[in-house]
Amino acid sequence: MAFFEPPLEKMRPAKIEALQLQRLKKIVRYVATRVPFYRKRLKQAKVNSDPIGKLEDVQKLPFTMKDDLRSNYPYGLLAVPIEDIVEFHASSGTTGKPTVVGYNRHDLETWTRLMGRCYAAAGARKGDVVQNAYGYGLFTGGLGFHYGAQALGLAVWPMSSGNTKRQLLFMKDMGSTILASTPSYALYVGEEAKKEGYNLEKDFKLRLGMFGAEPWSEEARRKVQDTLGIRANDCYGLSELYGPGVAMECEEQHGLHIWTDEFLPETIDPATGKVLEPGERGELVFTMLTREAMPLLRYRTRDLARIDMEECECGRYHPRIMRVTGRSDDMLIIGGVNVFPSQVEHVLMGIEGVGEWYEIIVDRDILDRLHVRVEVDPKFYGSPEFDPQILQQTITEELRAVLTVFARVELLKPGTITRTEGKAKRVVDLRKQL
Ligand code: DLL
Repeated sequence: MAFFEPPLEKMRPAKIEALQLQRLKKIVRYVATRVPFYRKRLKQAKVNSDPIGKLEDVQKLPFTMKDDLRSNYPYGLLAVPIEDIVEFHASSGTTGKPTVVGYNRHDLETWTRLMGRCYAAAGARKGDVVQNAYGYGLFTGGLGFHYGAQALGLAVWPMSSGNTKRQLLFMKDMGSTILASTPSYALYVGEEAKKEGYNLEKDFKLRLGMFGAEPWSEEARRKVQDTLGIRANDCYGLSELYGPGVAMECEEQHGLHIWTDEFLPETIDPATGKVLEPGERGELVFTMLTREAMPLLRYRTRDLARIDMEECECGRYHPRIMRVTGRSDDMLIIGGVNVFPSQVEHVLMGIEGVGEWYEIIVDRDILDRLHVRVEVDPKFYGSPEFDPQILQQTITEELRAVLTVFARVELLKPGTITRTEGKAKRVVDLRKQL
């Protein structure tokens, strides 16, 4: 059961590429005949007169952006009539209008299979009990992890996010072995378990976490693993590309395998759109190879990562995303210096005595100001070694060394920062409101 679809998961690179090419040719013809938006774009790109001959020809295709989904709101990008749709999801955008995605029966089956592969790759086995604490509803996390668990024949508790006391009660009484949630919620669950007097080792059977939907660092992984006493694996995806399940970490925990028989990946320079060499860090771009209801060509995710092409110990040749470290539109420019929230997390999580919860606030007086509010580790807080001045100074110095800008550091009592049940909101840019 380490593989859900062994022939597809163990496929050699040359075979994957042959399949990708065959599918790419087909999907380009498909969208050109069915989606007016793509018909026009492909015509502009002269793909009719010079069709796809080899895999690199994907670079001739136009990019699709989130804005294209907005301007075709709500149903403009559907390639099938509404009567063929069996499910919709939507994610909230910054402009108020939701981003709508639709699935026909075939798409739902594909998504389910891919999620089945994710569970198997992470080490889920028959007999596991999944506590699914991703939000059920318009968000794709809940149903994606639900379908995948069932595909593998696992029992799933459709908890949805929130009500942490009840989550803990179920986790103990129902003997959940797998927790599916955002990593920040998993940390919160661990924290609350201790507060409520549970003995994490004795009371729970939890052994594996399927965490994603937000960026998290290697240091954060260690904290989740230590707090909950489990193996924590990373899962990546986005609503536009079905939802979770575009890529998943296997038991090696060394990068997330992209299911490349379904998604053709590229990395580009986010500023110029230039395609980068394999292995270079840039923005991830995916072409959906078999989606029927809403296929997207060269979808620009805004997510930044590096793709590793090396073979993995687990027996899968599907290339790996070496962790999504942030988004190109997440980048803060502070006094002209580029600062990524992931750099701040990396520094904080590496310092002893720093808790898991922090907030980055940026505002502007005359100049830009960076303010990092961070909780002290509860274990450290009451201990004799805790010296707030030294801790504050260490954080300030280390942040300055890495970011090259000064950050005003504020230490907070454990429990001060509001916990979230879904994706954590760690950055507040007050300059945007000025
Ligand atoms: O977050 C789908 C999902 C649900 C993935 C559950 C994994 C687990 P959206 O709400 O559309 O969909 O948000 C997608 O979240 O473009 C990334 O910026 C971020 N993201 C998702 N997974 C990861 C991850 C879901 N593992 C956006 N690491 C994406 C870093 C992630 N960022």
